[in-house]
Amino acid sequence: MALRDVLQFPDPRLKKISEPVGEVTDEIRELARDMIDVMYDEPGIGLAAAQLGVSIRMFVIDTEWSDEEIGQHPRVVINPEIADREGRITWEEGCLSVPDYNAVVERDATITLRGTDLDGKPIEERAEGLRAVCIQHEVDHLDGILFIDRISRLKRSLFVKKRKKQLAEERD
Ligand code: K1U
Ligand code: ZN
Repeated sequence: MALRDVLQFPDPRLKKISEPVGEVTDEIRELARDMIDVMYDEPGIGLAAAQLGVSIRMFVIDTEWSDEEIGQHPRVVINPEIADREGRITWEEGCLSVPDYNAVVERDATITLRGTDLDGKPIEERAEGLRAVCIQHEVDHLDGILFIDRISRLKRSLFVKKRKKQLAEERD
């Protein structure tokens, strides 16, 4: 199985705003399958199409799969919208497109996610804790926003400096 590459910061394609999905084509179904494979392989608990360089409003999520008793239950969400936000929560986030870096981000604590699945069936999910954090992180990807855009300017510039050094060392 050939896995697609995850785009890495500072790839400019991560800053693009993704387009809504109209008809679900075979190409989109295949992309969704590839996204699920990449998410488990990385490993991660979510992945947005934008991270594979496809600017459409679709993400996959499975926040509990690393618990062996629960197992894998990937959810594909198309044209996600977040409604009914309540409370605030802080969580230490990572990102498959931002290597070797974690930071605490403040987000909405409880949300309602709306969207559709690959069969066009409506999705409505109330989420809290890590699940709510991950959904907001994935929707941010579709709007060209990374979690490092939600930390202090000082922390972000320290990260950018570290990343530039890392990339220069990789080139040498
Ligand atoms: O979108 C992404 O880059 C995936 C990212 C999602 C995320 C993680 C944590 C907080 C918010 C959003 C990841 O999956 S990073 C890897 C990770 O957190 C993880 C991987 C394996 C098991 C458990 C967690
Ligand atoms: Zn991410």
